[in-house]
Amino acid sequence: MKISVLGLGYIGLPTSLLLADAGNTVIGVDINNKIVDLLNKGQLPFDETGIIDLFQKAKNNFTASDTLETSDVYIIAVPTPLEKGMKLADLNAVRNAARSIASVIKEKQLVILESTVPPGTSENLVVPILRNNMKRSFYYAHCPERAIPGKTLHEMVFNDRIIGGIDEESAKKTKQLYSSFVKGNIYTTSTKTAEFVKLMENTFRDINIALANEFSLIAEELGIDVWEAIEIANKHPRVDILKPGPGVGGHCIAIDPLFLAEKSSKSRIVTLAREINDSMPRHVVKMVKEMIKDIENPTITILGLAYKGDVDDTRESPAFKIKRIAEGEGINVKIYDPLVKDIPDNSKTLKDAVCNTDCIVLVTDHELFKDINPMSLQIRTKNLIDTRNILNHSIWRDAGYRIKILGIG
Ligand code: SAJ
Repeated sequence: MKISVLGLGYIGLPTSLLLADAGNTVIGVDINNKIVDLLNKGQLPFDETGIIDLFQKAKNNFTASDTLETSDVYIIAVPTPLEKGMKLADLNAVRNAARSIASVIKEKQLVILESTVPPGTSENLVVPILRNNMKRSFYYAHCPERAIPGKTLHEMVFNDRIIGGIDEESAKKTKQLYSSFVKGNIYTTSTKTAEFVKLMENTFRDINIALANEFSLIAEELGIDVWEAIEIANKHPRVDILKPGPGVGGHCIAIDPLFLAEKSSKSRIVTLAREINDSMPRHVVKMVKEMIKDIENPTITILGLAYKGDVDDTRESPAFKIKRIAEGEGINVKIYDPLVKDIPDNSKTLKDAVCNTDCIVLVTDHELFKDINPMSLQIRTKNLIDTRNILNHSIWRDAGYRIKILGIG
């Protein structure tokens, strides 16, 4: 099989390499020449658990290119962000990918959309572009990616997959292809249902986190430790509350629920959960202001820029919202994340990051932050806000820090 994968990002590249490793000839196509050149030189554009080894194994069956050629299969794995300033899906990359496939596709070839899209996008946008006013027959399916950054390769192999075909034959062909590397179950359905299922999954998680965040705000008001309360509540066999925190980041959970909201006037809890999670950075800044209210011209240090622990991905990270809101309140902000590259102002060392600071604000739950020895820090004022409740607070207290933990009243 000759397979072209359009988009060599966090999903497209691992998918390409898994398909190449399974014996297919894979051409990864990307409009970004830097990524194409890097890959053809044998280098990876980002890190992900296990990807270096997989790249070595799959290299002989994989090439990167900036031009799409006729292939047996086309997989679209391009980003679907929000339109600037609007709570609507920006489908330009999907539209462009579909147009370029339409210019090379031949009878009986298969097109698969992996990108997350609002329900109806396959039927109303992608398939009509592929038909391109012609009566040509091709196969088409939506197979939404469901892997979590940090464990992408493992989840791509072992998670169950959903395949929404425009007809049974399309679903069957797509299932055959994915069976070459997927060890989980593969379920087939319609394209619109597959699109909906993917959004439901991320929305379920967003709402659960919003509930945890609302519980944390209530707990702060009532003088309760929400972390202890959630732990006890979760002992119930049918309760599984997620963790509160500084807000929801990443390219999925913070965005996908809005793809549901844009398509239906019936979504209420979906939109409210987004609002609650989006309000958390402001709440963190409120905690900061309370902590440093007696300090003139204060400076704070945000620990962690990645949207979640142990990844280098900063997309939609609450850290940047906290920074912007705090700066708007006249607070100087330093930032530090040793996992994240290419961010201007990211302090080189922890020592530089905390120098002349009046409050450390832990935003990302990186494992390596747990090893910080507070005794070794040269800081101006010993204040700590832990928005993830991951630090060993007794050693920070012993080192003379005033501490505030999100969710503890
Ligand atoms: N978060 C909390 N509390 C929690 C869990 C997460 O505040 O208890 C925050 C994280 O810190 C992060 C955000 O939520 O900022 C999202 O993190 P995540 O680990 O929940 O999810 P993602 O965005 O990395 O990956 C999700 C996954 N979806 C689900 O678990 C339903 C993944 O399976 C999807 O493939 C991915 O979105 C996607 O691409 O849609």
